[in-house]
Amino acid sequence: MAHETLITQTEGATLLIRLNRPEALNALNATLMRELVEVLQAADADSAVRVIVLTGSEKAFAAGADIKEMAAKGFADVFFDNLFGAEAQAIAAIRKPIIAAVSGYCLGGGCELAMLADFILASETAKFGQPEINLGIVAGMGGTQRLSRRVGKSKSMDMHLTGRFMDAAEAERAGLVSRVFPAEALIAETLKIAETIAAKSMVTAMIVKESVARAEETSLAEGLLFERRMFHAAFATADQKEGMNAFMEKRRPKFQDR
Ligand code: DAK
Repeated sequence: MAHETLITQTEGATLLIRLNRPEALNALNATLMRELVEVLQAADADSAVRVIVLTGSEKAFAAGADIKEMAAKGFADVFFDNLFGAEAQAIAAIRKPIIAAVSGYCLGGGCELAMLADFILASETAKFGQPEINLGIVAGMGGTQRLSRRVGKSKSMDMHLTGRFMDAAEAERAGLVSRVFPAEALIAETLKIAETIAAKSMVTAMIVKESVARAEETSLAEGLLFERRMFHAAFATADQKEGMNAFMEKRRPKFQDR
């Protein structure tokens, strides 16, 4: 299906989604958010897709929510529309692994969107920031919560209060980003990582996603209990038997996603 603001491409079992509003540095407008949710939900329901990669252009992953679309709105407009609230919840509810591959600007809602993915890979040119304070607003799609959990209170406060940008090296040191690659290698390396994940048992990968995501949602005690119960539940799968038998028989596992 053709989209106005996205380009999608299938690479084996990976769906690559590219944000595509070059005229606005991929700023997130209502159309883009709607199309993104549609594509993600379709991918979640499509058994041929095992991993999703979300990326932008070399210049920008996304420079934030679309300021031109928001500028004239008042409190009642954004409150009644619940601006991007439903979309953010829908993205957070996607059950398959999502990798954000970030080059260039990754600001405001763009940074929040990247944090809605399961992990972030960055190119050396990536710049992360929550500069909403410069516009007289604050982050609204999870920035104050998720950035604080990822990089700690001190750096999160620094980013939100000064509006400064953080480069890829600092983002990796701080734990926002898992790995950094040269810009020209980012997509190829990301697709290799996606392929590695796609070769795992899908059921186990989805259990991992739910369990790790829990770390941000709950207290440590609740999270540990949830993780332990999911660990126990994994022993109900055929893939656990296959994975452990393959290890003991010194062969590669053949997972059935069951
Ligand atoms: N919105 C709309 N257009 C944007 C844009 C944005 N966020 N960012 C860039 N553009 C447009 C520029 O206006 C320009 O368009 P023309 O003037 O050519 O028509 C074009 O993209 C190229 O940008 P520049 O000419 O500015 O390019 P530079 O390389 O000089 O500068 C820049 C790049 C990224 C430093 C600069 O564009 C910039 O500062 N952009 C704004 C960054 C920003 O403030 N982002 C945060 C936006 S607020 C919520 C959910 C989400 C949010 C809030 C609530 N709820 C669920 C409640 C999120 C809020 C935000 O993200």
